[in-house]
Parts: sequence; C-alpha cells; structure tokens
Amino acid sequence: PEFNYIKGSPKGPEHWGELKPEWAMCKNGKSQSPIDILNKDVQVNINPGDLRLNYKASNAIIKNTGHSVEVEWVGDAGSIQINGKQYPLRQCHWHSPAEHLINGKRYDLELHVVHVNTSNQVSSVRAQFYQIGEPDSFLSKFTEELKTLVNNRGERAIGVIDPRETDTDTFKYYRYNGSLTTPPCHEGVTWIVNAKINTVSSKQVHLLREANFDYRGKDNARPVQALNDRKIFLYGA
Ligand code: GRE
Ligand code: ZN
Repeated sequence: PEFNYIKGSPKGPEHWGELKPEWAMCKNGKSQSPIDILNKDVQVNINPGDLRLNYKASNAIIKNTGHSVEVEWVGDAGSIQINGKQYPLRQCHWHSPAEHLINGKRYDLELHVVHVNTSNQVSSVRAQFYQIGEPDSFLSKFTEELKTLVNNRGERAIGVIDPRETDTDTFKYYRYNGSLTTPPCHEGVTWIVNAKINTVSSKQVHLLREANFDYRGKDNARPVQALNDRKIFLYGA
C-alpha cells in the first residue's frame, strides 16, 4: 500500500506528508481532518442552518480499495445543498473506528458520504457515527457482495441504491472546514457531522475491517488533527 495507518511506520500517518510532493498538505495543512469536536470550540446555533439533501436513487457499485470499502454511485444520485450551493453526491465509505471524536469519545464506526463540486473535487462530506448494537440497515443491503470482496480489490454492481437509506436526518449537526482524511489531504472540505449516533452490529464492523486487506482487521482512522484557528458550528441545538 502507498500509505498505512500504523503509528511509527515509515508510511504511517505522521509521514504521509513526506511520501509524495502532492501529499504535502497532510503535513503542512492548517485545516486538516479529522478533529476532536470539543464543546469549548463549538459555537451553538439553534437555527437549522442552510443544509438540504436532495438525493435520489441511482445505480451504484461496491468497491474494495484495500484501505476502505466504498459504495460509488454511477448515475446521478442527487446532491447536497449548503448555503445555496449544490454539490453532487459521489460515493460513501467506512472508517473503523471513527475518525472524528466528540469530546474525546471515539465511536466504533464512521460513514463518510462524499460530495464533489463542478470540478469533481471533494467539497463536502457528511459523517455519521455508529456504536455497536442493532445492525445498520444500509450496510445490510451489501452483506453478500461485501463477503465476495473481502479478498479482492474488485468492484461489483449492486443495482439501484437510494442514498436516502443512509441516515439523512440532519436535525442536529456540527459543521466545520476541514480536509480529506486520506492522502492527498486536500482542504476546502465542508464537514457536516451528524450529532445523532446510529448503531451497527459487531459482525458488520468485523466484515468491513476484514475487507480492508491492505491492513486486514486493523484500524483505518487517521489521528485527530489540530483545530488551529477554526470554529465548529452546531446547528439545530
Ligand atoms: C477518504 O478516502 O477517507 C475520504 C475521501 C473523500 C473525502 C473524505 C475522506 O476519499 O475521508
Ligand atoms: Zn473517509
């Protein structure tokens, strides 16, 4: 693999920024993700903010990149609207354990729902946390396909997938400006982090972790990054 998540390894997170010139942001960026969302840094707004999800069902594939499992929409799956601007939905993928922390607490799993701008750059990511409990119904849809991908860097068509089956309840969420959590760690990403915690079964998490064959069964969470002079906004409090 080009990079890994192993602390102290030459290709570990502390060194991502040195591995390729185009990955320098991983080291030099001042608005990196993930972060620990601490109450003291959060500005509370009771209004809902300007966020709308305009998703629609569309054809998708499931893909094993070796460092995460990804569902990619092939057709037009709609968009997210932030402050009046539309960002098309592209893919979603999972990290275990969660990458973002809430007041120091790390959940078991984090879903990233990735949206791009017109130049196809990642522009907005919705994060959803899960703790171990009842199975997640969205993940349950791909269990069989996922099992066939555990040992393959391949992809499989999974038919029409409705992105509204990811939790689209944005009643209460955090918003801040950050980056991709994998190289090249590009910034300019608006993060929408759902405050509501969902559940996932330990079997489902295990399967996702086994599928990440670049470091099978190991974590794929980047360590938290400095907030620096950023603010975190909470909407719908
Ligand atoms: C990732 O690879 O983990 C990733 C993306 C796009 C946006 C955010 C993110 O590929 O964490
Ligand atoms: Zn991610």
